[in-house]
Amino acid sequence: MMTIDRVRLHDIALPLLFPFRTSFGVTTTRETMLVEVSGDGVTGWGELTAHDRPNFSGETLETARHLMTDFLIPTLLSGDGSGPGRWATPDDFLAATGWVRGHPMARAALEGALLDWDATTRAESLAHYLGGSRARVPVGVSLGIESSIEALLERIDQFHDRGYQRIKLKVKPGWDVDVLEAVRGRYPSMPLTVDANAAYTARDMDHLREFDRYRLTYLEQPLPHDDLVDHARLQRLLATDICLDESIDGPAACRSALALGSGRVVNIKLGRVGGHRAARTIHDLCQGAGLPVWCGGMLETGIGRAHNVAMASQANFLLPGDISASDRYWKEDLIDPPFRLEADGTLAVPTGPGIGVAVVEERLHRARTRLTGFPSR
Ligand code: OSB
Ligand code: MG
Repeated sequence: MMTIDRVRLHDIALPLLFPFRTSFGVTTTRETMLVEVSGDGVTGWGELTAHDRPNFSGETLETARHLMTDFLIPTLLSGDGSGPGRWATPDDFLAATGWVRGHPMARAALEGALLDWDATTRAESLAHYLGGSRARVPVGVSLGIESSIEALLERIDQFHDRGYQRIKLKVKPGWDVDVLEAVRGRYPSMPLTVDANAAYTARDMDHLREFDRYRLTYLEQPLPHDDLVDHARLQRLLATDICLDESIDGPAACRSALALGSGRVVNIKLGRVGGHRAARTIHDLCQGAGLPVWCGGMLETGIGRAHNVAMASQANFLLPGDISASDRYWKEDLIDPPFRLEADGTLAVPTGPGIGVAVVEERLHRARTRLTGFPSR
């Protein structure tokens, strides 16, 4: 039995240690929303991965607030008919709101909080609750576009020396082959990947073939988010594996991509696919097809990061995730203990109940720009 009698939305703004630039924009301060659910003396936490602008996907902080405020939270707090806020299981609530089209990030943030609540209630770690088996997850680092190749090389040196298992670079037209030439010159054998965030088009296929020279583990999302057919054409032309990110907005897109041959690797992001349940379905589809998956990142605070680490403890997360340590992003994370990079280039999967990390109230308070409680009285 699940009883949730209060939901709180914490809007936060947390400055990054250094700006993160992609082909679609730059983030200096991460603005997002944390979702806190409580009932029966237990609290669960989730994190929204949407941005302030609809540049990565169509969702924003405000569309998520709308979905939460006007649809998801009222249904959650009204319950299944057996009493206010009462549901047999979190999955019954998810099924009851299954009619909602789209808005995977809004749904994932609330689902995450409910699964943390449920795992905590059962005194079980979220990783174990999800069926994860690993005690440590391999991690890499995603580095943004810099003002010069020299500045990027310095950045790479810094994170290579910390022991990350692979480095991912953001690319876009005009910031690609020359960059790769320089990076491969300095680090001939380091595991390296690139992410275009959909910055190229089908007309760039000849240019993208030049990437084959740099022995990349994969090329992430070169083409538009809704173009699985051209990704399949491109994959046939490339030696390098294509990894899909933006294109996989749920299990159905994953099935289409597998059927078309649109890539050979899948980045699973909790928000983008609509939460832990959808992530598991995609994990299993890829495993069945013999494709490795890895856990993507959206510049999460420690709360979203704890969800990612728990997810990535599942068996087919075979490649290092974009789940870097807290000190890659923040002067001070919102959680205690922070995520630390282990000597073997992994993060330890928390073993305590639920997400296994505690929100530090005073830091949350400092980062918070708005607090909305439900019920509002
Ligand atoms: O495409 O993987 C991406 C961050 C924001 C939006 C999209 C992406 C990213 C990253 C950062 O690459 C990964 C991280 O959280 O470290
Ligand atoms: Mg990506």
